[in-house]
Amino acid sequence: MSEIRAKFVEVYSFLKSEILNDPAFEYTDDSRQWVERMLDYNVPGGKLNRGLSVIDSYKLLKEGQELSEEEIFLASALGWCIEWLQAYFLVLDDIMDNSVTRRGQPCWFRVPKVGLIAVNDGIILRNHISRILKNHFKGKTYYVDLLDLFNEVEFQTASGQMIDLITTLEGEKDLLKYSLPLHHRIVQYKTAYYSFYLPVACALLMAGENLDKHLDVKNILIEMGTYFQVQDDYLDCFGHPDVIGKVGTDIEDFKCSWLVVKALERSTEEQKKLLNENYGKPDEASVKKVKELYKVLDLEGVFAEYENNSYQKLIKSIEAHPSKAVQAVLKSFLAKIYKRQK
Ligand code: GPP
Ligand code: MG
Ligand code: MG
Ligand code: MG
Repeated sequence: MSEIRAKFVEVYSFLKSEILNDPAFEYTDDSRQWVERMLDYNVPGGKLNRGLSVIDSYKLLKEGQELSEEEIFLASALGWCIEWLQAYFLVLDDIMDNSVTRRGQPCWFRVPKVGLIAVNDGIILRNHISRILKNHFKGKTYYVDLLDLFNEVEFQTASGQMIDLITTLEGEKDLLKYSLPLHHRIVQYKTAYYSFYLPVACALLMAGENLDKHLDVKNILIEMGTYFQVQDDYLDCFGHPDVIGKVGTDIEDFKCSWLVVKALERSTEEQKKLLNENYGKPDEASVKKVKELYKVLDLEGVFAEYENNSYQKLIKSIEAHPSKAVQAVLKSFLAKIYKRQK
């Protein structure tokens, strides 16, 4: 494990112990144990890309200066706030998407005795973020901006999630409304802000920057986040569950996935009929027919081309940025996700 990663992981234990020492748990030890198990199950088990990106980005913004122990701790704490936010979203998203596994284990709400207590756990996870921020950033000049950033990004994510969900409502399932602009809108809101803009925005605030002056960076990160969610949509069907740690549900759930949008663009009338009859059905046979059509339409090839073009376009936008330090931040982020398999 790299040194930074090891330090980052240590900070998780520290933040967790602070949370577990909250007077809220003084009455029964059961509640403390519940929270500890819930945190260990949902917070640290991912790739940690979002969290580590805060430290990476902050370091690059400091252009080679050695970071103090305090700076490393604070950047890590912000990174963990994003991992906590991600855990909160995923716990709830898996209920809404009726998913089965996540990060190689059953979704939290499927664990015996958890069920819909997972909804309250989601709320608890969200509240932990505010507590971590209060504990460690309250005296900082950028504290208010940090709170505002997390609130804003949470609102954007929930708004994207809402469009993602209401397009799949029973009785209104209509592939005719699925288009690239609708897909773009959904993924920009449900994924790009919190996964890409948020880590870099946290690092910028810590470095004393004004976020209003970095709209160009924000736009590039949103494009990167869009590309990331297209990869997620692709892997939902073509990824291997053992590698991605989850079993795809987009076809069953009638999601406005990048794959179905591309399939619709390339289908004959007959193939569209097949999609209309099978997309969004829970049975295996229907799912299989949709997947076969995706193969016939060579969506793997279409995706490979999309991936190359996105990469080239992003690199071009990044290299047009006047600051070499900002370029380094963006390139480092892009390198982490280019051609990812999980
Ligand atoms: C990813 O969508 C989006 C989220 C995890 C945001 C959820 C937002 C909430 C307000 C709960 P996805 O369903 O494609 O992700 P995955 O494939 O990982 O389930
Ligand atoms: Mg979802
Ligand atoms: Mg999901
Ligand atoms: Mg997905």
